[in-house]
Amino acid sequence: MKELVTTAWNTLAFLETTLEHDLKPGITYGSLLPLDVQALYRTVTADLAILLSNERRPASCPVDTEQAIARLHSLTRDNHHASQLPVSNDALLTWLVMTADVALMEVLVRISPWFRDSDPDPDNTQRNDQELIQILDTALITSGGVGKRREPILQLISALQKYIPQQGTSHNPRNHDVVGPVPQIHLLHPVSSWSQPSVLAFTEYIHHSANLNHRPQLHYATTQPRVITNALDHWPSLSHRPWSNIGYLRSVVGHGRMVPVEFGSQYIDPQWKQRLIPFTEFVDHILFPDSSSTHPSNNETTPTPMYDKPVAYLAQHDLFQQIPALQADISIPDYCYGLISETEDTPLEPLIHWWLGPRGTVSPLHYDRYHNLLVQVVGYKYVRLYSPLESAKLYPFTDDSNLSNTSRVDVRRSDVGQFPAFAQASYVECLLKPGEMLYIPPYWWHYVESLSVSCSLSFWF
Ligand SMILES: O=C(O)CCC(=O)C(=O)O
Repeated sequence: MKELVTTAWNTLAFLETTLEHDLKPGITYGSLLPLDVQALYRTVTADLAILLSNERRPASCPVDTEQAIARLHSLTRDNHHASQLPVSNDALLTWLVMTADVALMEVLVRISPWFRDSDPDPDNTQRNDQELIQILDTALITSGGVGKRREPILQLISALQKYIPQQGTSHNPRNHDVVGPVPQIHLLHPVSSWSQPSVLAFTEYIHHSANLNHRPQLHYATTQPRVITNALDHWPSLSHRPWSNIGYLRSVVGHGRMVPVEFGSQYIDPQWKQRLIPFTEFVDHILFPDSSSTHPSNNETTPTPMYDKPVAYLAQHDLFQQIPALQADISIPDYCYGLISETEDTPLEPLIHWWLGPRGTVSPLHYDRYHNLLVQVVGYKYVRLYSPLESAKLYPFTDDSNLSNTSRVDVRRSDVGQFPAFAQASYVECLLKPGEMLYIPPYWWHYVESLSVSCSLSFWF
């Protein structure tokens, strides 16, 4: 309880600085800021100080904190369109700040009675605890932890997780060997491998193969992708803290955490949608549906209709932002730092994404504008790549569809009648194995299919 109390007070102290630091008067944000936001913040923080200190509200106190929070909630909901604004826009920042703050306020209000009850009902608290972590995770994912909010959100989640120890989670017996044997596939045009190149050799390879006289899309058109081997032997996630041991992953993630999951066979499907679900459900129902359909305590088979059909994929997500402890299990490849920043698009630090899913996930043929090291940590993936010089044969979606970097061709089942030139396009391909990484040059088209349970990380630089 002590840690939770201290964390709650620290969170309140943080919220009290918001008006000074983040919500500056004068920013026009629909009708939001000029009206009552400042007053609502003051109301909530003042009342929270009373609630947390376990004091009685003065009889004359007119405050209804829940109502004030509900009003802040509805302001963010009504102004949801701000979330679509360009990143530099003040209104977007304000919206993100408020989204995170309202979640923090709501959680503080809801835990404050625990500090008063000498013996809170454990079942009730357990249920609340899950819900509260869900509120905080949703806010973290939506707001990206804007304006230093990541730390307070993570600290509150951690204090909640410690306060209510994990109970009654279904266990997964398949802690080891979650992947199975190496898939046997015949590669017609294999990508060349490169064993442990030095950073200098790798950087020179990229520089010397570039042709900067062309438009950016073609700078690296003749730079061949490479599979780099033997360069990750020091990663704990591949050895003594193995991510292939799902029990280990679950223990680091801890209970109650939510993750964004894509449902649908691939993102160009009309049925495709994204939802936040608990990480434990993702593991039990999606990564290992067989082992979870039997309830450990009574051997009853429980139907899992929600996850039955569509392939689901925890894709392109910065899970390290939510679970920083996992970052100690990897190290960012030095190869990402060899290049001198080329354009204003080049990120200062590599952009890291997780790709975690069962066998059968598909990322349709598409390109990105970054250099990419796609690292395979668990399981196997088939990757096929086409140079930007082949673009005319790949039938991209039209420019105005937001999918102009994506091909309309289903690589594994291409329709020759509809896409006749596709069969003429030259490509290279590889089977990516644990401990290997694939260098994908900018604007190279890539199609990725998992052949087993799989976890990869991409580093865009
Ligand atoms: O692993 C995948 O499914 C896709 C990876 C990808 O598209 C990328 O790293 O850019």
